[in-house]
Amino acid sequence: MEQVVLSGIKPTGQLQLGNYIGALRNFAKYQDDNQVFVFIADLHALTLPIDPQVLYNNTRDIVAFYLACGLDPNKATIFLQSDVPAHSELGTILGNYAYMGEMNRMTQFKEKASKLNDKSIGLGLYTYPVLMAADILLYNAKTVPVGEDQKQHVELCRNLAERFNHRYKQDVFTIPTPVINKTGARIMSLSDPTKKMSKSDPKGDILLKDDLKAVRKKIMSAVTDLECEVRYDKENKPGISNLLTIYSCLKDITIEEAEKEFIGCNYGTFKKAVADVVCATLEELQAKYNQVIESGIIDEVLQKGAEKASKIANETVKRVKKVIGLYTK
Ligand code: AQP
Repeated sequence: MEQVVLSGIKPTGQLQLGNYIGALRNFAKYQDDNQVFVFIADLHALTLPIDPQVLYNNTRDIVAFYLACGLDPNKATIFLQSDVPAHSELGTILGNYAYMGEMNRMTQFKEKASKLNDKSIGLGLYTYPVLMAADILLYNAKTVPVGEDQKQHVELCRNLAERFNHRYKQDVFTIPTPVINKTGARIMSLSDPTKKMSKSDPKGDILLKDDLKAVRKKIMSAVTDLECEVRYDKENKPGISNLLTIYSCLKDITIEEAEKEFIGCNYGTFKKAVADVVCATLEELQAKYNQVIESGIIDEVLQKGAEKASKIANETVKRVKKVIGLYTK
């Protein structure tokens, strides 16, 4: 049955391998049988200070990578969050239904805020999950494919939608479900495998645009352990487990199958195999990315996407306004 599938990425930095494995590469598979909305969450990128030119370049890059990963603008709606003002409007309305207590529990906020001076934590960083709820609810999305770190935000969105529907005694919002892949939902940093690979903190990241020689070097020097056994054990062997996850995801095999391939191998041989598959993936992706950039279709894709997205988003806002008693014709 056709469902509405929605996902987005915020242009806070250069896309990294975790974004690709946990999110990007999964989007295109939905587009043949579902109504797919994929957006660039550029308003979310403002939650931490960012240079305007960097934000602009990151945004265009993400669109190019969406297309490079096989998203077809004739099937999926690809758009910028800031091109559809309904996101901000519904975000403002929903803020009145979110409780401080639940906002205070958001782990991503706590993590990000802990790195800042108390006086420089922006309100936008705190309220970001409410805007994210608006992003999802505007399109009546049922399925929201995300990495593990976004699960809590989608759960907050569910709570807000249920609270709202309950308050007004009607099914105004569709209740979304986060869809998280079993493996690859949390790719870790290569230099500190206890930390998530993250585009706004790119130490130990493999960037999708990285030079392939640099990628190989990063993988060959990835932090591992003092044993010499390629075995999945997240607690005691986080580095090797992370590399096994990357390898199995990109090869489309299970972790157990990957482990079997490397029985009796030393870490050097294993890392070389991981580097080979990562480089082959990135080489293909980068070639497609370059084709997209050269084709000059980005603006056209975004314009068409914004028009399609606005139609549906505006209908939702109108419905919400009516329900809550805001005067609308
Ligand atoms: N390391 C990761 N492993 C698996 N999935 C990941 N995602 C992000 N990092 C990993 C998934 O990528 C999508 C994009 O999410 P986002 O841009 O909204 O922000 P994020 O989750 O906060 O990703 P980053 O890279 O860590 O961004 P910054 O550094 O700006 O916070 C999501 O589906 C996410 O789960």
